[in-house]
Amino acid sequence: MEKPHVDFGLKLLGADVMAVPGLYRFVQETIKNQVASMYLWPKALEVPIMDLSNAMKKPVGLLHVKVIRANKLKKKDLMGKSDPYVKLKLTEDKLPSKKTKVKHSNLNPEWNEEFKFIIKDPDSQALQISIYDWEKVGKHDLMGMNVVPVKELVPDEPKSMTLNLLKNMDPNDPQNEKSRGEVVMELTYKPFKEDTTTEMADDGNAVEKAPEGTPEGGGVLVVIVHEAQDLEGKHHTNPYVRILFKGEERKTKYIKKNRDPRWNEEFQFTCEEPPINDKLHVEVLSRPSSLGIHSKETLGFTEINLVDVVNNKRTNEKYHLIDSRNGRIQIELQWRST
Ligand SMILES: [Ca+2]
Repeated sequence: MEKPHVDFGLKLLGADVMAVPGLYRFVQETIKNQVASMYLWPKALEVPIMDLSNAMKKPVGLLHVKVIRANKLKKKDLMGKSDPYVKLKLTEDKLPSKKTKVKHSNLNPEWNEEFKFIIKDPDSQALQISIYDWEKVGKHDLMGMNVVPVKELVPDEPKSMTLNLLKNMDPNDPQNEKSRGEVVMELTYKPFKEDTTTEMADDGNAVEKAPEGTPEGGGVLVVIVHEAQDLEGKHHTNPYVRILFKGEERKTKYIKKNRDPRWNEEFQFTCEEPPINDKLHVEVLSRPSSLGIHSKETLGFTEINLVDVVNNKRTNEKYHLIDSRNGRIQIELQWRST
């Protein structure tokens, strides 16, 4: 059956996702494939857009955060004072939160600890700051919190701020009038500056330099998922690739009924240091067709040591997939250092 041509309208929450490169085509392909497999016009279709649009975003800058001190915190413990620590989390980020050390029995603690966060969308991302009272046993009490949107910071200008600690971010909650103390911080947002100079890799192919502002000694790991061959699912072969690097996950789009799919999709990871001791986990999965009774299947995986790409700047190889009869995947890696 000929795939129908599909035009569509989108109802979306929030951001202008159609500005994301390639998204319009992706949505149209997804809808076409799903509709074609149903042979009838659906009332509503769920297309996993938000997840994808986030995954497709590239790092654009670094947020430097210095947690200096807190003042006038409240006593939470029966014995002693409070044992405060600060938890920092970036919104729309899958990475675990970062924490300062615990200052035992101290209502005016001084930390002077520094943290860095990779920013992908300075217009919508914000830093959440929460102070907790550490407990040896049981739940740590939230002592107060606040939020700083990245867009409130002037690029490259350090901003010192003293933030009142709140119960939550609801301006109408009377609980927020109560004093909980304050936290003193210094924040700097440093956007990467695009630099077009390139470096030569061993094989003579040029590799771009890491954008200015990338952590000193660090760089950007670029992963290009080219194609795979001889994939074989038990019940279905609608392959997509999931890559995992230091807890960060990215996925390609999925390609329907194809044992030799081509993706040519690029992903980037910003690193604070060369990932010489790290591995990239690459897994090929198959997504069942929407009306199918079968579940998701693994078509094979491989683990790539990253020391080679750090030394050679660029590698482009085919890897045999483990847990697959003949499956192979071609992955290009680049290390763009500072
Ligand atoms: Ca405590």
